[in-house]
Amino acid sequence: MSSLDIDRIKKRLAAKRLGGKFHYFAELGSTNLHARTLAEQGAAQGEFVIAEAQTHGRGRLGRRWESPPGVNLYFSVILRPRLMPVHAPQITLMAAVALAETIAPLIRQAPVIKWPNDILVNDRKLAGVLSEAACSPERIDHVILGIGINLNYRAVSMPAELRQRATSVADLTGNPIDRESVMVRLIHNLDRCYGELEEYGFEALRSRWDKFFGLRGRRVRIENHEHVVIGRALGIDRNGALILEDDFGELQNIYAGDVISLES
Ligand code: BT5
Repeated sequence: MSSLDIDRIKKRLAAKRLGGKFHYFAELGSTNLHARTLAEQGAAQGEFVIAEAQTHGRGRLGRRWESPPGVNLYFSVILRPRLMPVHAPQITLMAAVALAETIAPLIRQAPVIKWPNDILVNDRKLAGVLSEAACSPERIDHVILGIGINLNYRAVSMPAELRQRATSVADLTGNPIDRESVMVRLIHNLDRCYGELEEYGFEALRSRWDKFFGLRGRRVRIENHEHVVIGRALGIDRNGALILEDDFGELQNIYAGDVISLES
């Protein structure tokens, strides 16, 4: 597998907001952590941190993101959105739309968004989003938007516990895929979706998000710290909260949590 050529990626970019600068590493602990340090030192919106491998790739809630060298994409982009802090979770939803729109043309199957941050194909995880915001009470200072997407990661090289739960573009199509082309498309799609979010709010992305939403009508269990809610997922509201009809027929708007589907 050849390494990513950042100059070649830059030459193909026509993004308005994102991609002003790239920090490229053969290996990092976590691109999100490195990007956070850069953001705290004043790095500008749109700067990317990319690594060929991560030794401590991070999922949410302290979970691990498997990040073997040279086969996938692992990157973080620094955003300084003009959004209210309560709307910071919309960055994750925006990224899920950009990811689904990037992946859809690459495979025959339809990618599905599992609220809030997973992209699944055939019920297996192909990509994940970890966005981490630093806010003061009235404004967002920065958001580190981290994305991991499995491209040429074959099931045979996955750890046993992932093999039944994860997939990659190459596993789905049977062919290796050019990582640089996917990176360029993904940056363009993120740039466009982020622009729409900033300018018009989540409402501008909601119908596209809805199109990829995979849990509609399903009975789900949502875990959020020690809180558990069970009900039927109906969709998302205009702000991006998951609308759940609980067993008493009450509608609840859920802003964060882990969703487990109780039926397929
Ligand atoms: C996520 O967490 O899905 C967020 C993943 C974000 C990773 C990117 S890579 C670049 C940037 N820098 C970082 O350090 N992180 C971000 P969560 O929803 O908590 O899912 C984590 C779970 O996904 C794990 O517990 C595994 O079950 C599964 N998993 C781990 N590695 C995977 C992989 N490569 N492909 C598919 N599933 C994976």
